[in-house]
Amino acid sequence: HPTAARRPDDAITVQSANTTYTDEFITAKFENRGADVVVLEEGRYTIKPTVKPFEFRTQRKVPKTGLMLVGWGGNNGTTLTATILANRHNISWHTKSTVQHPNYIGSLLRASTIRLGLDATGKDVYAPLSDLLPMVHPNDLVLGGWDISGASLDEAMKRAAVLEWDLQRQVAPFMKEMGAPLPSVYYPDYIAANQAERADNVLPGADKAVHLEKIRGDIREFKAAHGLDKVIVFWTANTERYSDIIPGVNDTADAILASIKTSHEEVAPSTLFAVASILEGSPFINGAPQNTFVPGVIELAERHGSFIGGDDLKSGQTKLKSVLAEFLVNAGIKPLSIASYNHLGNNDGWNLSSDRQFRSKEISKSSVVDDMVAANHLLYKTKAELEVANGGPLPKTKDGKEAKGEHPDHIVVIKYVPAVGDSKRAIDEYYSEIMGGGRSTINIFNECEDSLLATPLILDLSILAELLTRINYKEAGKDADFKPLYPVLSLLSYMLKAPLVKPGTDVVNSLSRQRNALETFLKACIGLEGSSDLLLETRIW
Ligand code: NAI
Ligand code: DG6
Repeated sequence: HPTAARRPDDAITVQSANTTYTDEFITAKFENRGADVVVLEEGRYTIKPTVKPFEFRTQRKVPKTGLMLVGWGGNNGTTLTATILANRHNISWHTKSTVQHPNYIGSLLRASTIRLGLDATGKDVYAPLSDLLPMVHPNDLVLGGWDISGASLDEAMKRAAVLEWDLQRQVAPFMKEMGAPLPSVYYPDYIAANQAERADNVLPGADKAVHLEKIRGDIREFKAAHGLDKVIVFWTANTERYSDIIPGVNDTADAILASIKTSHEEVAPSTLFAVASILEGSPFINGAPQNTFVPGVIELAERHGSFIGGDDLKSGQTKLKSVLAEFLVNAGIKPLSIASYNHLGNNDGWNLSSDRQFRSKEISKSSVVDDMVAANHLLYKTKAELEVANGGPLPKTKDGKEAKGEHPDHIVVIKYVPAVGDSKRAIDEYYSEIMGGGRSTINIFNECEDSLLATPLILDLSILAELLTRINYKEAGKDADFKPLYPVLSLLSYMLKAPLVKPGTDVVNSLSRQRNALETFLKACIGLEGSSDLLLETRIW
C-alpha cells in the first residue's frame, strides 16, 4: 500500500542558493516574516512588517529509533504494535467482504501530501509529507514498553478486541515473541478504582525515587539491548486524575526532584515517566489529558534540553471541532452552544467513567474553541467591552466564578457503554446565531474505532518528535552557533487536543493553522517558502 511504501531519503532536492546539502546535513536559509502591531484607540492599528533571517540545519542520517509505550498492553499499544507488524511482514487479512492490506491511513506523515509547486504545464505537484525531510519509517521502529497488566502482547491484543480476527490470528505469533510489557508504576489513587483488577504487573514498594531509577534503567537497557541511537517514550496509559500544583512540591525543577525523593503523593506515575525520560535525554510525549507536565517538569526539560510534547491525542470529535468551530467563527457565524456527547465501551471508557479521570478528559476536550472565539471580537465581546456596556465590573457567574468575556456554552459528556467496545460514538450539536437573530443547528454523528484513529497519531507524534531532535537553528545576528529547538514541541499540536506550548505563549487550536505551521516549518528546513494559496499566476495576465 502506498502509505507503507519506502521512499528514497533524497526524494526531494531543492535547487537554490538558500539550500545546501552535505553528506551530514541539509542547511537552509529562511526569512521569518511577521508584523509588529500597535492597537490604537477607536479600533485603529499601525503595523510594521518584520523580517528575521534564520538558518535551519537538519541531520540527514535517520537514527535507529526505539519507541517505548507506557500502557503497551492497552488498546492503543497493542493496535499500534499489530499494525506495525502487519506492515513490516506484509500481512493481509480477510474481512467478511474483502482482503485487506496493511497501511498507515490516518497518518499525516504517511498518508497525506504537500503541495510543492507547479510543473511545466501549470499543474500542481504534490508529494508525501514524509518526503520533505529524512524521517524514521514506522516499520523500522523498535517497540517496547511497560504496563501494569502483565498480559502477553498477543493476549492483550485479543483482550482489546479492536482488530479483525484474521489479522489477530496472523500477527499473534509475532506479538507472542515480544513477550509481556515491563512492570510499571501503579499508584492506585491516580486512575479509576475499576482498573485495580488488571494491575498484576507492578513495581514493588512505594519509593518513588527507586521507581524513577528503575524506569531510567529500563530505558537504558532497552537502548543497549537493541543497539538504538534514540528512544522515544510515549504515555498511552490510562488517563490519570490531575495532580495538585503545590508551591515547593511540583512548581520548579528542584521541587519536583525533591518530591520524588520524598515520595510525595502529588507526583503522578506519568510525571515520573516524564522525569525519567528527561533525565535520560529521551523525548517524552503524553497522549493522555492529565497534567503530567507540571511546571517543574517543564523547567526540568528546559534545564536538560530534553524534548517533551503533549497533551492528549486529538483523534476524532475534537479534531472535527477544531475545524468546524473555526469554520463557523471565521465565516462570521456565532456559535452560541456546542454540546458534545461520547459513548464507548473500551477500557479507556471504563476508566473515564470515574469522576476525577473524566474531569481530566473534560478539561482537554473543552479548551479547543477558546482561541477561535478570542480571535473574533466582532462576534464575542471581550470582558472589557462587557464591562463598558455594563457600566462597571461584571457580577460573578451563577456558579460563583469570575466573569469572563463572551463565550459559547460548551459541554462535554462521556458515557461508558460496554456493548459498543472500541467503536466510539460521538454526537455533536453546534447551535449558532445567524443574521437577523436567526438560528442554525448542525448535528453530527460520528462512529469509528477509537484505537484505529489513535494509532497513526502516536506514530506521527513519535516520528516528528524524533525528527525535531535532529533540527538545529541559528538566528542571524543573535546566535554564533546552531542550537536545538526549544524543548516543548508545540509543532506537534496538530495531533494533540490540548497542545503544550512554551510557557507565556498562546495555544493555537485551529487545525488548519496547526498544519500550516508544521508544513511551513518543514518547508523552511529545506529552503522553501511556506504554503501560500495566493496562486498569483492564476490571478494575473
Ligand atoms: P486502554 O485502557 O486500553 O490502555 C491503557 C493501558 O495502560 C492499559 O493496558 C493499562 O493497564 C495501562 N496502564 C494504566 N496505568 C499504567 C501505568 N501507570 N503504567 C503502565 N501502564 C499503565 O486505553 P487506550 O484506549 O489504549 O487509550 C490509552 C490512553 O490514550 C488513554 O489515556 C486515553 O484516554 C488516551 N486517548 C485515547 C484515544 C483513542 O482514540 N484511543 C484518543 C485520545 C486519547
Ligand atoms: C471518550 O471521549 C474517550 C476518549 O479517550 C476519546 O475517545 C479520545 O480522547 C478522543 O477524543 P476526540 O475528542 O479527539 O475524539
